[in-house]
Amino acid sequence: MYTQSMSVPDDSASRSVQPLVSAEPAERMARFDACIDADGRIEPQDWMPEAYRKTLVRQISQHAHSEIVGMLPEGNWIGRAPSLKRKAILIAKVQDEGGHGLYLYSAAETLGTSRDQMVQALHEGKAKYSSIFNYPTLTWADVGVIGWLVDGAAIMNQIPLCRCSYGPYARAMVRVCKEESFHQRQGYESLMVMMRGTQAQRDMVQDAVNRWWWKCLAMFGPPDADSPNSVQGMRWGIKRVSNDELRQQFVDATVPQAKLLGVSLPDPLLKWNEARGHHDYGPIDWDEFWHTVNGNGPCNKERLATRVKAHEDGAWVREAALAHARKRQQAALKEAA
Ligand code: BYC
Repeated sequence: MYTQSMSVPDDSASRSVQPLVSAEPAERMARFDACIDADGRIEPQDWMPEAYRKTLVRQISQHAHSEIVGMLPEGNWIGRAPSLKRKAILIAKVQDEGGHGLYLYSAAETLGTSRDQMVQALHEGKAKYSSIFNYPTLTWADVGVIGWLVDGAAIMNQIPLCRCSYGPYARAMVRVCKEESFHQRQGYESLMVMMRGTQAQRDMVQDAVNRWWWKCLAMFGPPDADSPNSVQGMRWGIKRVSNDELRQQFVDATVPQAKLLGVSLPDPLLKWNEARGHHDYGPIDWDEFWHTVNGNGPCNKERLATRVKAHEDGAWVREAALAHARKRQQAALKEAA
């Protein structure tokens, strides 16, 4: 299984910052470049180029949106969990995802964009969130498979982010990864139990694996050659490992887990390649991925509508919290006077 000790290549030389065409004062730029080259951390009070700030707000806010939209496919199953134990675990997991969204919105706010602005962009369909959450959860086995494969893919992507050059994002990711690790294990364990059950349960698990496998591979993002943000993101130490490398690590880690579980992965071209020391796998349907990313997947409209409704239904909570904060502030001022 995944742990935070997974080794991450650290080739600082390949990340040395390319000179940006910029009107920024050369001295501050040089200090920023030197910090990145030395694998240091940039903190909110430090000067940073606008393009670095913008990239971080884009990535961190998309990540935050993914966490809170990611609550929905599994949340659908809280009322239908097959036992009290499974229900308690699922509630805790979904709640954790909400917490991850909050850490991440807070990290993005340190860059000068408010949570309200980010949430508004999501609700207006202007912000992205992970493609993976636009597919339906048809059976209880989907909940286990999301834990095993979706959280497994997420951990693979997020462990390197614990060493991201932007301090608040890196620190948020340390806690997120610890919790994701528990999510992955609970998913795998619940599938193990189903695989020891009836033939109908085993079929249900296999069907869920068949539906989610390719979506999980696509989740790592487009191939490196078609990833417009990768080169600069890697040079800035925001991304540490490329989309394709992470995808390959995920395939290599998952194949033995599938074997242990007793399920097959739906790819006739999947096989160990001795020369590469990795598994080869078949082609990913990128047209389907972009169709979904661009808002036309099976559940995009439903997910967004549910989020907007939840936000509107929660307006009274925000108003009450603000009124309470104002009251406390007034009381504190009165006491100080
Ligand atoms: N879905 O140049 P690229 C979770 C976009 S939540 C949608 O490679 P970059 C969980 C990409 O944004 C896990 N869009 O971009 C929660 C870019 O568009 P823009 C979420 C995608 O940023 C609940 C364009 O494609 N994890 O684990 O260098 C329950 C070109 O891509 C996707 C994170 O957010 C996608 N899958 O790399 C269970 C991790 N992939 O922005 C689990 C943080 C790519 O230029 N984010 N795009 O319009 C990252 O690591 C990176 O942003 C990505 C993309 C690897 C996702």
